[in-house]
Amino acid sequence: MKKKLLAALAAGTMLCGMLTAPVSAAETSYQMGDVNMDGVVDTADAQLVLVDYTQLICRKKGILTDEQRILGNVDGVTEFTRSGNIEIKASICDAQMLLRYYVVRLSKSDMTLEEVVGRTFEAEQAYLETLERYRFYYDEELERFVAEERQ
Ligand SMILES: [Ca+2]
Repeated sequence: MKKKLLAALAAGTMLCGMLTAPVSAAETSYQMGDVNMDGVVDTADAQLVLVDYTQLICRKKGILTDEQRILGNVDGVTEFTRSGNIEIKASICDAQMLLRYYVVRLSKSDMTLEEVVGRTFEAEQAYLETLERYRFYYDEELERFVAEERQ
């Protein structure tokens, strides 16, 4: 199920807007997209955004702090529930962009998050090429999605 979710998100075509500035907490500055604040933007960040988003739309508390939601809001778009009571900063679109960024950087480590979110031609090409070069699966031990180059 998780693999299907990843594939659906990675293959989706949602439109996203612009990135916002990095967030500072105390004296530490975090990179946009680094939701778990471990210094890397990868599938773990996308997973956190998805879990938080799912809980929020189910009217649960969510698992992210406000700061983490700002870091996860890579498209800069804020959504509201139908009632308008729940503001969702980091959503499925953001999770998709984080996954795309992870995929693209497997082949093009110099590609920026801005280029991926902006869906530049180069970023889109790199994304499609990387999908063909790698297979993706959920590693139970690491508790995250990982990539393995195809033989
Ligand atoms: Ca991270």
